[in-house]
Amino acid sequence: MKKRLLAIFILLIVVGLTACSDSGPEELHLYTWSEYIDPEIYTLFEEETGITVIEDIFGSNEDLLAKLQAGATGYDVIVPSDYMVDIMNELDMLAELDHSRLENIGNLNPTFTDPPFDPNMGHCLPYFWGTTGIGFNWEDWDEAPDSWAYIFDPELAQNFSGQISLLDDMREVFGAALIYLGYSPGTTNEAELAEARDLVLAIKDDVLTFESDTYEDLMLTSETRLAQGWSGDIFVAQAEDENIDYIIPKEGAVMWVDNLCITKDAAEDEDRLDAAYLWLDFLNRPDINAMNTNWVWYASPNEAAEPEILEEILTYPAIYPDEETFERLQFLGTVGDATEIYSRMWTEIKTE
Ligand code: N2P
Repeated sequence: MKKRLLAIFILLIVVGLTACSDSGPEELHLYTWSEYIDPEIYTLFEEETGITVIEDIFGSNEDLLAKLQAGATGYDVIVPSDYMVDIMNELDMLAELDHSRLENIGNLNPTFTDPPFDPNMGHCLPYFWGTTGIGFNWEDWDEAPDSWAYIFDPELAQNFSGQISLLDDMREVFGAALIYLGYSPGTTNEAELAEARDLVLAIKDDVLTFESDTYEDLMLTSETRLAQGWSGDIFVAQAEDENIDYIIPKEGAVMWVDNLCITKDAAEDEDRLDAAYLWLDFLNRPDINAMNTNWVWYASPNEAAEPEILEEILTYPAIYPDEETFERLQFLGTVGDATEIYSRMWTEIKTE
């Protein structure tokens, strides 16, 4: 009798252990920008794969990098922009992508499949792309504010003193100021950067806040009337208040491509890696990609999703800019050692 009990006990342990080792991934940790996915997609993914996506939010590429460099190891998939992919590749922080595990990779538009910051998508897939311009409220304007001067010229900024928000993002704020001054948004020239810093300092008293996650809500409550912001965020606010609109200023603006990348850390664990590949591929299924695009209102690099993307998104010039506008857009680009100058001057802006 005792023997039989022992046998059953051993059997139970063996079955239990096998079940555990075969159970596959249960969670995926995603580190991304705020409101950058239709939350319904988490539910659909879980229904299909049994994997729960746990989302954590960062506000800028620099915050993302700092968090990982400080030793955060739990993140499986991260969403850095173009220049940050370059930096992270240089630092060997991203897993190499095995394209054969990504059935839907062929859905991507060839314009995006060999980016200079990640040749032949060696480490990342493009997620969304967009521009950084000005959000405004038509109640205040007869003609759209088509210049960065409305924010950076101290006399004009006076008109909305205390009602302006800038992104809490070093490269974006310098990028806009540099473009307004006629310089490259990726300059490494200290004198040009000092000029840009002084420009921001001169209007700092008119700025209510440096904010990247909830600035569109501040527009909805009218706490701000002008916002440096990312196209899609402002269009999402527009869905709630039709007076809110977005413009790419005449001096030009920053354009960016955000990317889905698997961390080196996740690649060391088979379960985590499996989950990451499933996630990347799920987001590129045409129906899921279209659903996501119709929620975030950014431009999708997924060509196969287009038939299901809302016509109003596909034909919206501030989302898919025309050729003339396109010529005024610039990537931030990497700045190498000059990052130190940016950081120092950014601290001066924030603390002065
Ligand atoms: C989404 C933010 C877009 C990120 N809320 C811009 N790189």
